Amino acid sequence: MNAFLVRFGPALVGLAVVVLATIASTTVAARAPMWEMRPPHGATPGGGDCNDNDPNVYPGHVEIVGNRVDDDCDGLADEDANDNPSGDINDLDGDGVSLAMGDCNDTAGSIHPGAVEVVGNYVDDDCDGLADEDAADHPSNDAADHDGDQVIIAPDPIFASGFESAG
Ligand SMILES: [Ca+2]
Ligand SMILES: [Ca+2]
Ligand SMILES: [Ca+2]
Ligand SMILES: [Ca+2]
Repeated sequence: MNAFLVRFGPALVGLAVVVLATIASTTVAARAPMWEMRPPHGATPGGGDCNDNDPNVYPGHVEIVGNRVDDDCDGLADEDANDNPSGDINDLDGDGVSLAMGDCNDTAGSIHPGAVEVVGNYVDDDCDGLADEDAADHPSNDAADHDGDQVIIAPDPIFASGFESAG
């Protein structure tokens, strides 16, 4: 017995150290990095205006079926009360995309899925529900309310420096 410990004891201790170190490093690597520990996108009310030129368009507005625009900023125009997409296959603005195909504004030919998002025009050009997001789809941090509907473009006050909440 003693001969066994004398011969293999140091090796067993060394093996245990290696195993413990492996477990420790694996545990650290599995932790979520700090930058992922933030509130989910869109969780904070008060922002996310997808058309800051029109006070009748903002998240929470009633979707008006038949006006061919996205009134409630979910990226769909004229969806029904259960959020079923419109089945309208007409293309009234001539951009090649019908409401049924996902056009979120069938009154403006420059606005349709796949359009380039024009940063600074205060509208959602590419029908993803966000206005003025950058080329990497990062949300705008524009904290001004340009149309007076009390809803800013920045979807999250964390991104909106100088955001003044009315409560
Ligand atoms: Ca909508
Ligand atoms: Ca269209
Ligand atoms: Ca957009
Ligand atoms: Ca606004």
